[in-house]
Amino acid sequence: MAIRPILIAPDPRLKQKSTPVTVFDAELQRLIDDMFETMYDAPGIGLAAIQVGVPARLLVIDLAREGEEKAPRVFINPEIVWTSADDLSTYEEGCLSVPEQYAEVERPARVRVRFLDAKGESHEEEMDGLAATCIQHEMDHLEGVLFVDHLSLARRSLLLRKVAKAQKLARAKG
Ligand code: K1U
Ligand code: ZN
Repeated sequence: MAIRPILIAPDPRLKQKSTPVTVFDAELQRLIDDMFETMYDAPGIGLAAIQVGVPARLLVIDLAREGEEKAPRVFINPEIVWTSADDLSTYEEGCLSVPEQYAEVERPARVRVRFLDAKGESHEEEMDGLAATCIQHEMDHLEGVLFVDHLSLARRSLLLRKVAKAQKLARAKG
């Protein structure tokens, strides 16, 4: 297993639409394993494949709290088949590709997701709370959308400028 570098905005690869996974082989399992290792190391509660530079419709999530047993979940080619529509929930989101920036985003409070597991078997699951927020955030990545794209232009520009400044400072420090 390996920790892969996480792409940071405004890397143009984060804006691309990912393509469906069609082959369920050892290479896919290695990518999944690396994504978990990268997410746990960051640390984060979710990660989409494009964040490590792979434009495949694949994401991982682990919502276990500190001290709880790990609860790794893999979602391949996920589709939202139902949302709670006007029943919305607001959460202060962060993103490993927009480091150290947080903002409130409003999304449907509950969603039903159809997805494949690592063996290619199909499942459907209704999610609420942080799970619903997190899967919608990660599925946005598959469409090239970042949480800052849900904000006003002024707020988005401010957060992205802060990221650019921090990255410049980090590079200068070596
Ligand atoms: O970059 C990502 O997509 C991961 C992101 C997921 C997410 C966070 C909050 C709301 C929706 C989606 C993160 O994991 S940011 C880091 C974070 O939230 C966290 C890190 C350590 C412990 C608890 C939370
Ligand atoms: Zn993210």
